[in-house]
Amino acid sequence: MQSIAGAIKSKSFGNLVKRNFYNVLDADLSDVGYDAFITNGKTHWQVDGSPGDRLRLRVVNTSTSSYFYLNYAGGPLEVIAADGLDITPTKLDKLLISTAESYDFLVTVPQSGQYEFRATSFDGTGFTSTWIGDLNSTQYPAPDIPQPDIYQLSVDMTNAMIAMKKGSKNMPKGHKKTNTMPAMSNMMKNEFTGGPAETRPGAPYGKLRSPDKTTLAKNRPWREVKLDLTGDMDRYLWTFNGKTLAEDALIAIKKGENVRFVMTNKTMMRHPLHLHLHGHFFRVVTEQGEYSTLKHTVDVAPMQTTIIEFAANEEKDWFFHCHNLYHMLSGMERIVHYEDTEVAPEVMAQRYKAYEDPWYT
Ligand SMILES: [Cu+2]
Repeated sequence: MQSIAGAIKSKSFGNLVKRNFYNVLDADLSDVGYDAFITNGKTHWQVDGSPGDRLRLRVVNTSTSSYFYLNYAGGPLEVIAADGLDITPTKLDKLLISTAESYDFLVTVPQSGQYEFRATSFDGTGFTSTWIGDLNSTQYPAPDIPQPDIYQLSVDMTNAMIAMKKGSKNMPKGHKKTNTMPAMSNMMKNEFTGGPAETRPGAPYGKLRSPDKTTLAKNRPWREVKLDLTGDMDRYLWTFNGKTLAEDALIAIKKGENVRFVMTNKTMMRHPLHLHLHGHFFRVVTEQGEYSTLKHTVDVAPMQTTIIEFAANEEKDWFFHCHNLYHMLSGMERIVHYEDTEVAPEVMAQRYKAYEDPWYT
């Protein structure tokens, strides 16, 4: 929660009044305050190696609910893979990694000294380091990531949320529908909204280019699934289209279809959406067009619409959920279910087990 004194001091008290008038909740950077952040079990982890060696660092965000900015003391990050799949190598000064995502980087062991590869918590509460190079020599720290300006963030996100509320009044309230989609090029132009309502850089998907075309076969029918990401901190209930798994368990798809999820984040925080077991890598539709990158987890920023597409070429049931595990357990999860088969009984049993509602005194 923001302090009133802090809002006055940062000249954003007007925003606080506005938020209350329009019933917009505060912006959230994280759910939980942690005491420390760790890499392979340590706050400071070390990699030895001979000077000049090229190392592949595979960074997997295995946290429960944290996002991190990654950066390196030895220059820009050389990104070579996303979620385990090769991309066209690219250089980025820093990169936001959401929960459950992974990226591979190439780094060179320095001739002298040790360089810091740093992961800074998105909420600015701490970081964890990997030191690369001669362990007993001078340490060269990675550049500090500026602290988030929570008052400016709140102003930006409040305005974006009010604009969204006003704009969505006349929009149809569709849940799921099947239809034939217009040409891909039109979809790309019209539907990728990019820019989250935050002043700090988000996920780098627009810069990630697949080495091969990732477009789906043209002769298959399309199914579009509209998923609004909904929920808030007050009730601590996180949902798709306002419903938990217990209220609406299945997203039905059919083998042989091309499936498109259109996901609009109507909450005041980010959500890392994950299609489980990696049976389906999906393409994240970006300005890279036909070469949009493949992923198994995608960060959807507040007030942003993100489109993913995959070929339905498996069978049975696949778990799709927010990979912030607290959000998942409160209801932001679905079973992506292939039609024409029974839902496995153990899957349905699990569904109710998660929602037992015992009495408390
Ligand atoms: Cu979430």
